[in-house]
Amino acid sequence: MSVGEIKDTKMILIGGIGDGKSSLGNYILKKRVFGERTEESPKTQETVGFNGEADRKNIFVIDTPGLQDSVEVNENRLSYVIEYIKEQQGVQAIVIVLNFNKEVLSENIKTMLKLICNVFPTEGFWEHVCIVWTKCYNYTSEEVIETQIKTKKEKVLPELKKLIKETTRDGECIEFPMYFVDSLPDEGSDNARSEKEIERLLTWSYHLTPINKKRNEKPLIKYKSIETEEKEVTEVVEANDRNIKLRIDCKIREKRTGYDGEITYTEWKLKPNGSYYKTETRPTPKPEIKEPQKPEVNDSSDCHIL
Ligand SMILES: Nc1nc2c(ncn2[C@@H]2O[C@H](COP(=O)(O)OP(=O)(O)OP(=O)(O)O)[C@@H](O)[C@H]2O)c(=O)[nH]1
Ligand SMILES: [Mg+2]
Repeated sequence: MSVGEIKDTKMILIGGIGDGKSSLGNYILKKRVFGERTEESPKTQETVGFNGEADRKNIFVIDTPGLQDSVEVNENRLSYVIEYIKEQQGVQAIVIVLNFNKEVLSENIKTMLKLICNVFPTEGFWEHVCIVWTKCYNYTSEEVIETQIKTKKEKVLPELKKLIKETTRDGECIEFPMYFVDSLPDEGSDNARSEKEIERLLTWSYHLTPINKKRNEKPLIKYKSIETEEKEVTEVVEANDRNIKLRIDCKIREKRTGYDGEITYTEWKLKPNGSYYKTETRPTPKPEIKEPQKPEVNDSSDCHIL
């Protein structure tokens, strides 16, 4: 399919401050509609969406303010973004924008993803999520990119899979597509690789059905975090004069912390392959050492005071 055939695609860009969301949005739309950052302060202050130009006119990109470390600022920003998203119909793709030269999926992005997942409590939510690595400068060699792709997958995918476990609990075999883009190449330089990546991104999102708000009424995410706790339970299964055979069961349970701060626990369950046996030798009893008998002292009768 050529990009010209791509129609009515709606995507939302989320990510950390200055990681290139607005530049990517402009690059996708072939139109400078989102303000890009020029100095250190965060640039994008509000969530806003635009259609593109020419063959991208049916593409609608929503840009969001960058998430920063301060929790207070983020809480306000997050709630605005979430309100905006709630109003949107037909969002197909959630694009996590990450800087190619960093490699972290910050806690803020994770929180944002969880909140968006709550807005769209749809089975298969995570199939609508992809990553665009920006600032993957067009002069970066193929070898470097290949190595980086491997490293980045190893770092980021387990984190996303953990999020799936904490939220929708969909199958964990979801492939999060990744695209590597230079949204602001030096003028006149060849940026064909990035253009191809954007086409791949658009093709992927085009084939997604909109995330349907109405499929499930109840939000799927109840928990802010789920931690696994472990304990060992030891039981004597056999014993004779010399040995004691023990069975050790490794048990696990989940500690679930809700968004309201409430903590609940699941039942302790045996961990898969979590039992093992151990034989311990009984300590040999020490032979009894008899105290030498002290001569009896009769201090009463035969004592005569002269
Ligand atoms: N060369 C190059 N520069 C980029 C790229 N993406 C972003 N930049 C530069 O990085 C800076 C930040 O880019 P923005 O697109 O404003 O980042 P943002 O994530 O929208 O920033 P906030 O809205 O402040 O969160 C700008 O100076 C951009 O020119 C890229 O792919 N290649
Ligand atoms: Mg911006």
